[in-house]
Amino acid sequence: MTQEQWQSIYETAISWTKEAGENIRKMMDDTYEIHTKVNEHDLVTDVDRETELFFKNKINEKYSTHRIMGEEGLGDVVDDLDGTVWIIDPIDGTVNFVHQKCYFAISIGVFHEGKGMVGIIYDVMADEIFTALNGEGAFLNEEPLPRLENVTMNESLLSFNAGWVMKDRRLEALVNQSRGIRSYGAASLEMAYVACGRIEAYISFNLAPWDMAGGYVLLEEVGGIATNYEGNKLTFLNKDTLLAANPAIYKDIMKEIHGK
Ligand code: 2AM
Ligand code: CA
Ligand code: CA
Ligand code: CA
Repeated sequence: MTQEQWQSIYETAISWTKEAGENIRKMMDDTYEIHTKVNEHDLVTDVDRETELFFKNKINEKYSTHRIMGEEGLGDVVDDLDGTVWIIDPIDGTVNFVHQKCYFAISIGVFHEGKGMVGIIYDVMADEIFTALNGEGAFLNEEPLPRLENVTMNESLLSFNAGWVMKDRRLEALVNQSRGIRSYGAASLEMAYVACGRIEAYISFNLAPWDMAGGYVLLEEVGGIATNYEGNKLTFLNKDTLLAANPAIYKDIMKEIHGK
């Protein structure tokens, strides 16, 4: 595919995402059903499913050869990244959606032959759309995001769920060395915040491809680093851990955790 064709897919994906966000804002005012998935804290609503269906219908109609990997399973069964694959989380941060009515996002990564080409993360209530097209840079509401600047650990804000400290006490050292910890409860937004410099690193121990795909493309465009917690490349085919960081502190974090 040519860069022009990718530009067109990028623009189309942005316009669908904004439309989907508009639909979510409308559906929020109605009563919708809330179901639990694996456990009582793992929620899904009709709005998650409706939103995934919206993308599935749009993509099938316009790009019939593209495949869809979506959290709610309305797309295809995808076990490789051959061809073009849309990796979609219709609502990232469903607990926030239900409880806080803000701080949730639509997250999309479009991959081609395993390479991240388009990344979109839309904070629906703040109306902030983070977008990236491979080779063309990353943007927040169409304003270009600069490449990430040099920082030190002691002037960095880090983000992870407080519960992870119980799972890995080595994180305590990071708490002490950094300027502070934040936690937003939506992985895609936390990756977008690393990409725009609101925080310097985000760590999670249990993420799915759709939580990370959009953010990965954004980070690549601003010089950020995203690997799993062991420092290995993300595959976007399985659940994994994540360390997404400003390159200046990525090494410091790896050293603190793994001693190398
Ligand atoms: P979700 O809201 O789409 O489920 C919350 O800390 C973050 O982790 C959110 O991005 C949330 O996405 C994700 N998350 C929650 N439960 C998860 C699970 N069991 N596996 C992977 N990611 C999960
Ligand atoms: Ca979920
Ligand atoms: Ca998610
Ligand atoms: Ca979700």
